[in-house]
Amino acid sequence: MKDFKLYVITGEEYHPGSSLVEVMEESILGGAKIIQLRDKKSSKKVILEKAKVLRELTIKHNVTFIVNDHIDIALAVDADGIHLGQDDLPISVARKIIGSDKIIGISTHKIEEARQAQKEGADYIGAGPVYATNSKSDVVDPVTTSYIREVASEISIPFVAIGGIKLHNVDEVLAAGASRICVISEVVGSSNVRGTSDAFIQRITNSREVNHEAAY
Ligand code: TZP
Ligand code: MG
Repeated sequence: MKDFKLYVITGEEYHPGSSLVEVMEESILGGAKIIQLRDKKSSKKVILEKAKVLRELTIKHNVTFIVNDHIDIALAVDADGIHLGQDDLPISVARKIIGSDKIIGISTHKIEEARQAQKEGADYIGAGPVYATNSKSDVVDPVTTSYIREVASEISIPFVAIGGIKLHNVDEVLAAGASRICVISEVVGSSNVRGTSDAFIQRITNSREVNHEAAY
């Protein structure tokens, strides 16, 4: 998969009054290179409509588009990939359905899950929640930056740090070894979505330079 610094997931509850496409476009203009449609509440029919709109938007901006949970919707709109949770279809089954060209990402909360994901052929993993978050209802205790350190030192596939990451704590996450950040509320709930995305990009870019990781 193409490299990226900032991955933004939808969270419509954080921007009442602004449309999904408007907010996600602003995040892209601020530098997000992956967008994920995550909607735990709507019907499949409604999620499909949102997926169509975001597919068009991401094609327009040459940005990667991932669908959370719904492999059938990912296929229907020809998304770039799917994001799975630990209780979703196994990676091997998802791979059979979606094919070898597509991206499969999976959320992990401990190093055993990260190792397993890598072994099973995930293209990237999510590592989190680093901090407490209101954006995820199935409560998982924060994994803290020590999990980020573990993943950074052991796992070779790309990983995104996720969960409660804000501009005020992102430097800590980057210092723990993350070089890709995934965010919902801090970006989509911002009164300046583009500016907040851009601020994340600056922090990530600076951290990569400091760590001499120019070859991403
Ligand atoms: N998976 C782990 S934490 C999380 C997800 C989907 C929520 C991240 O949202 P926020 O608002 O950036 O904490
Ligand atoms: Mg899921």
